[in-house]
Amino acid sequence: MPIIAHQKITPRKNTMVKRKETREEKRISSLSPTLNFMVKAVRHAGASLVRDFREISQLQVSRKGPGDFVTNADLFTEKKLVEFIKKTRPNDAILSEECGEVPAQNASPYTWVMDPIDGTNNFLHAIPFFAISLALMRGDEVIAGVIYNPVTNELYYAEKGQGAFLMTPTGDVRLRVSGRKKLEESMVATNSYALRTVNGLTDRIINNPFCFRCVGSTALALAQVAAGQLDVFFDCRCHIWDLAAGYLLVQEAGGIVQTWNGEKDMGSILKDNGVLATTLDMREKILNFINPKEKTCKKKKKSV
Ligand code: 2AM
Ligand code: CA
Repeated sequence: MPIIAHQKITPRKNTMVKRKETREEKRISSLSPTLNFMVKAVRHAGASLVRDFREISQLQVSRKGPGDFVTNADLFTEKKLVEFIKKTRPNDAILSEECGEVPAQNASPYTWVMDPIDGTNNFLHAIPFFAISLALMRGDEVIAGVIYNPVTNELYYAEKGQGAFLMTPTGDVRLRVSGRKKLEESMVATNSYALRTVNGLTDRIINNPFCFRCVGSTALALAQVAAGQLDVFFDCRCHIWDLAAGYLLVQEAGGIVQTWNGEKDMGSILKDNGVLATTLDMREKILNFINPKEKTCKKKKKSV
């Protein structure tokens, strides 16, 4: 409609009131751009996992059975993560437990390593000890990692050289590995794979002097080592998507991650030489206890 010269135009009031940022959103936007992006990615992907977990808890899973239901939840979470990453970082490679490898384009040196549900069996049994694990690698080096349990809302994050943190409703807490020095006072965890690979280890654990747990999620166990809740986590046959984010978290919290023979690079850890995440004080004590000379570690099927 033409505007008549003398017509007074009063600007319309802007009815779109900008929503105030929540305290949590403010904190996320104060992170580095990389971590900010990663936290948003896992939160985005985790929303549907919470709904799926509730259905499993209430036994409302489809007639096809919980196995299929979990596979679908795994795939759907992965799809959301991949889509989220591809939208902003289309050139980077992706390495995931479910979809395998999406190669880099235009010589990007970055790889996103993800496990959409680490702790699948816990998820399947409605035990809220599972997590999305997301790591960013530049070449062979893990430069950032996030581990997120969407049910408990625990979110652990680390960036190379910047420390490891747990996001909590009242602020972020810097993580430090445990200060305990005595094996008999410590909390030691594994998954069942290690127990199957060292002769006599199960017997020694039954008669052990420390608290022992089989946990079912490598990623969360590593986060708990970083947080000083677990003093030791050891296992065999880790895959890169189980390990990458937690590997950085433990190191940034002052701990060590190595093979049972002492090699600290991730390549060696992934080559079936066992993984050990602990503190400097506890390292020799637990290695003497495990006695890896008795190890009969079998090659894992997936070779990544
Ligand atoms: P997942 O839940 O993603 O399968 C305990 O089972 C831990 O070991 C979990 O972190 C689990 O990852 C991982 N895991 C499952 N199958 C495995 C296998 N064949 N070899 C090594 N780790 C495995
Ligand atoms: Ca896994």
